[in-house]
Amino acid sequence: MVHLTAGEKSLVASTWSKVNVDAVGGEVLGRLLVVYPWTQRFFDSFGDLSSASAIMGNAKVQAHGKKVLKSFAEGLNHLDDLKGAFAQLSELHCDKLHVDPENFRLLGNVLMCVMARHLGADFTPEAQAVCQKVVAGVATALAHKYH
Ligand code: HEG
Repeated sequence: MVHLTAGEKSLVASTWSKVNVDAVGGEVLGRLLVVYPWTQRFFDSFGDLSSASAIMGNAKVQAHGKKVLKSFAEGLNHLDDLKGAFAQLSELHCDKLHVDPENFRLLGNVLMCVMARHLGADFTPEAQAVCQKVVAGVATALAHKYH
């Protein structure tokens, strides 16, 4: 459960409004696969993941990253009920995809790095602190239905 004040919520919204979700999604998933190569095991149908440049240029990685980040962005509309918002996806990742929930935390860390790179000085310490709470909250929500 993430508890955010009204001011923190509006900081999340204003920070996120500066993020180009389509452009950033592929970069986040690509960097996850490069920096934490064991995460590649879930994407063996995606073709060539043999080097950093192959991964970053892989169209399936780009497309899936966009899908993941759009879903993350949709969750931001439900900051008071992230568990409800991600319940179905949590079941899917657990029961069908068998994704270790630790990976949700890793993805959140990579998202923070990519946001820092894209937003520069707009990613103020206050914005970083509240976005860190949100990525952690989403990771917890996605892990919630694991059993
Ligand atoms: Mg997941 C599918 C969202 C992290 C591995 N992921 C999906 C789908 C969504 C989604 C919306 C499509 C579901 C569908 O087809 O109905 N994923 C999502 C979010 C986050 C996340 C919001 C974290 C913020 N996913 C994640 C991580 C991994 C992973 C960290 C593995 C390291 N996701 C994964 C796989 C699939 C999805 C293997 C199926 C891909 C495919 O073959 O189409």
